Amino acid sequence: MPDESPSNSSSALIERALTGDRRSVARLISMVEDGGAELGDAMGLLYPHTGSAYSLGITGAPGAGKSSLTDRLVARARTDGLKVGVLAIDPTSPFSGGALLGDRVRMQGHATDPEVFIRSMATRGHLGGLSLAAPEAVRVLDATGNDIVIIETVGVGQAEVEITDACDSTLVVLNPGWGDAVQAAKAGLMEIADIYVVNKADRPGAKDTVRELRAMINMNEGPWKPPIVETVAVKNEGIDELWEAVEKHRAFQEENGLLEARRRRRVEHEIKEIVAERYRQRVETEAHEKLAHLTNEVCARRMDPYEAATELIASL
Ligand SMILES: Nc1nc2c(ncn2[C@@H]2O[C@H](COP(=O)(O)OP(=O)(O)OP(=O)(O)O)[C@@H](O)[C@H]2O)c(=O)[nH]1
Ligand SMILES: [Mg+2]
Repeated sequence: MPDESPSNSSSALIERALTGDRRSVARLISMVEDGGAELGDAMGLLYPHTGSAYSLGITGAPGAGKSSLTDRLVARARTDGLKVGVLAIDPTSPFSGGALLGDRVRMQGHATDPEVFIRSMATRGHLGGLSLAAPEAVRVLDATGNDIVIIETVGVGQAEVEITDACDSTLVVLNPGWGDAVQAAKAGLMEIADIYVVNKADRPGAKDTVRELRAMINMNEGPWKPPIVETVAVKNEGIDELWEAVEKHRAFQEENGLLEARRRRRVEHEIKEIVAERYRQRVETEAHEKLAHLTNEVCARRMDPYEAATELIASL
């Protein structure tokens, strides 16, 4: 489309994506990764078509079995005739890493299913980073007709917590073995877990991990007590129970107005992120000289950093 203006090409692309054209959907996700100037337009055109997908975040230590579980959950969702989108996100790498190649292999069974869209994602140029890119990518998959969107994040850190927290239900995957539950607690996963999955339950120590988790959950006083589901992803064991747990959590949130509240919180957070990002950009572009001057003033101790920031904001 060499002759089209950015907004024209965006709307043509979105029209194709809305009819289910997979290459256009993939192109939109690439746009999200790149975070280019045309993204705002594209998101604006997509937004009216969003709101019907239910998103599931899956997080846990490297190798815990997130992709294997995702693969099984996709198969389970397909038996209900649901259309599924999967995003595998690696927050630690700005480019698609080797782990994602493994993901493709593990999810190969769905490669020819037109109702399943699997895509790995990293942020190449998105200024807001993954905290903005992840919800935008979910929005692409939501608008293009997926009933369920699964987001797998590799690793356990603040970025993963943020991404999975942007979902409707968050699954935290652990493995048997002393200390895994403690690690998860340290990583802040206890606050975001809606459902615990003890995967690789075919290995020794699964019951200990469940006990350990139960003790930690019992200390929490939330309205929802996260269930613990034991699974053996490689043998498709516990997947129905896991799916049931997700459905229960969904129903619980819908019945209590919690889903609406959760989505509202997320939108509020997103707006704040966009504002922060715009301000950062404006400081770089419009206030470049002012910033240099204020920096001099602070270095010369004629001003403190707070005063400088106040003056900079006022000048924007
Ligand atoms: N024994 C056993 N092995 C499993 C189970 N689930 C997954 N695995 C194996 O564990 C390894 C890692 O599985 P993945 O599904 O790639 O794990 P992951 O969490 O997606 O890994 P990363 O994306 O690299 O963080 C693979 O070799 C799987 O075959 C299970 O229930 N039992
Ligand atoms: Mg994986």
